[in-house]
Amino acid sequence: MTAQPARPPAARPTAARPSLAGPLAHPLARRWLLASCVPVLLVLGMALTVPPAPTAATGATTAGAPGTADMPGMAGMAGMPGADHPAGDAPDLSAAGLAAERNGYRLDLADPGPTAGRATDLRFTVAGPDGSPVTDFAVHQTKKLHFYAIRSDLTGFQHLHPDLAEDGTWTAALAALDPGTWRLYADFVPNTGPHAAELVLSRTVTVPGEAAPVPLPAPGDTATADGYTVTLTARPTAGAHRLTAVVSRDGRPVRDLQPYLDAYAHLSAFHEGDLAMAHLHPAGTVNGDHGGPELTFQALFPEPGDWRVFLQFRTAGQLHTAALTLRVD
Ligand SMILES: [Cu+2]
Repeated sequence: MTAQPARPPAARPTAARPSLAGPLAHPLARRWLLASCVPVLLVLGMALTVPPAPTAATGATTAGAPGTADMPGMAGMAGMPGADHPAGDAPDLSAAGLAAERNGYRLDLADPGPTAGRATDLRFTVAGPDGSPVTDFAVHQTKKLHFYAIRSDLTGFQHLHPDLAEDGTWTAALAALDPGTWRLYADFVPNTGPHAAELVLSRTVTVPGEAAPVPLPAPGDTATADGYTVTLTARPTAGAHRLTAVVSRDGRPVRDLQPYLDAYAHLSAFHEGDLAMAHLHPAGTVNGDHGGPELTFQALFPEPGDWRVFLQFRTAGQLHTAALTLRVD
């Protein structure tokens, strides 16, 4: 099981990492950019109806209160490829991680679904163009596959690194999920050569039980986690931009960030309503346990709106997750 490793990864030489100054020079990033620039459908009456709360964004990553299951229609989208949309100005949902199938690859969940209140070893496969499970994945950001779970109200974020069996079966050690509709994303690169594209496939699962949407915290530029404060220094617009964050603690700049997934921080973001995903690529190089206070990312938000942003970073061997709501114009 490789859920959020508690130990720091070995520091690694960084000379071979793709340059941050030119993140789009990396073939994967370039392809991802091309694929993601298409505006994403503002989904069909499925937008969450919860109003923003007037509270500051903090690092809350668990869902909570009882109520009714949200967004029941979303489950029907699980296997819907973006190609099903009419041509022309049709947005490509699959480019934002909202399709279960893309470019001949398909995410298949082996289990009936997680049960509320209990950790689950979720098994899944990625079927390749020949229909059989893919067993050969390229390493990106130090892992062969990055797995995310988020509830439809953008709570309950989990970022895992599942284990791969020889037959192509992945096992993700999901922590207990609160009742509700969840979207599960697999982010990977099939190891098919130098031009292989990064893919994000997802499916939804419904965790039975009483659930109520948690209102999305109001947009802001500051998040806290474990005594650390993360401040975003710019408000982005949709498209590709550089995003900068500053980490401080007790008002002082933090300079002892440790490498995590070959970077000093890992950002992921999910769009309110349709749960489009923006996987954000860290910029800069890693050199020992001296990261911070400033962190830069190449951000690509495929559409405007409110995004729940999860910034993960490591100090003293401990992983911290700060979350905030980011308004993207
Ligand atoms: Cu990951």
